[in-house]
Amino acid sequence: MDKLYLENIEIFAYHGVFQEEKTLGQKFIISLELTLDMREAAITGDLTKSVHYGELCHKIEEEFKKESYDLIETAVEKIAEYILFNYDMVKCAKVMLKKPWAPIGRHLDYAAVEIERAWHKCYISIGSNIGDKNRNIEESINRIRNIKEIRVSKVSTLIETAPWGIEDQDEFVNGAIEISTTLSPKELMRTLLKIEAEMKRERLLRWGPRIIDLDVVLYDDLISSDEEIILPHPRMEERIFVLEPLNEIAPYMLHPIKNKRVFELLSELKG
Ligand code: PH2
Ligand code: MG
Ligand code: MG
Repeated sequence: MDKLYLENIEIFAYHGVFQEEKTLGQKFIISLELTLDMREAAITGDLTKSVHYGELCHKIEEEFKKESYDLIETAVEKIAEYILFNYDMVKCAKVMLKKPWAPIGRHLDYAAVEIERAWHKCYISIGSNIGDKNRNIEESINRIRNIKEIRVSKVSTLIETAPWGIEDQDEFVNGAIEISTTLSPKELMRTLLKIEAEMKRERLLRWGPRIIDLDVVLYDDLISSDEEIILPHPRMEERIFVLEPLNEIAPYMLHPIKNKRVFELLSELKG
C-alpha cells in the first residue's frame, strides 16, 4: 500500500529515567512511515482523503509534550497509538524515536527505538448455552465495543445450534463478529478471557455448558502455534456453529492453512 513519510521531526520534550531529563528536557527526533491508501486523494486533490502532514506534525508535538515518560519505548508507543486512533485511514504506523543527547556519559549519534503498530482484522466466534443466551451474547458484544483498542465492524445474526462435543447439554446460541484491533493476538485473547470472567464464566468441563465463550478464529492471515492462542482456531473447519455465522459476515475470508474460503469450508462440512 501507499506510504507517507515524515523524516526527523525535532521536538524538545522531557522524557527520561533521570530527574535531570525530566526537568531540563532534551531534543527528540521522530520519524514516521504511515501506510494508507492515497489513490483517491491523488486523483481528486482532496486533502481530507489523505493525512494532512503539517497538522499531524503539530498534533504529535502536542501529544508528545503532554506527559513525561521514563522510557522512549513508552513515548514511541503513545505516538503510534495516537496516530492509529485519530487518523482512520492510517492502517499501519511505523515510528522511530531518536534521542541524540541521551545523557549516558559517552558520545553517540543517538539512542533510538522503532515500532510498527497496525489495525488487524479479526473474527470472533461467540457462544452461550446458559441463562438468557441471546442477552449474554449481546452483553459480550457491548463489552467488546467498550474496549478502546477494538472496533466492531460486523455482527452476524444469532442462531440456535445443537451442542457439539458433549451432546447432553442445553442448545447453544452462536454468532460471529468482525473486529479491527490494535491488540496483539495474546492481548486480544487475554481481553476476551477477562470479559468471560467478568460475565462469571466458569470452566468446569471442556466443551461443557457456558454462559459465554469468546474464541478468536482468525487474526489477519496469521498462523500461530503458540499454546496461548492457536491461529486459525484449530477446529473451526469441523464446526457448523462457527462456520455458519462466520459465513454470513465473511464468506470469502481465506483459511490460511486449508487455503479455502469460509463458504467452501462450510459447504464441505455440510456436504
Ligand atoms: N462450544 C463448545 C462445545 N460445543 N456446541 C455448540 N453448538 N456451540 C458452541 O459454541 C459450542 C459447542 C466449546 O467451545
Ligand atoms: Mg469455544
Ligand atoms: Mg473458548
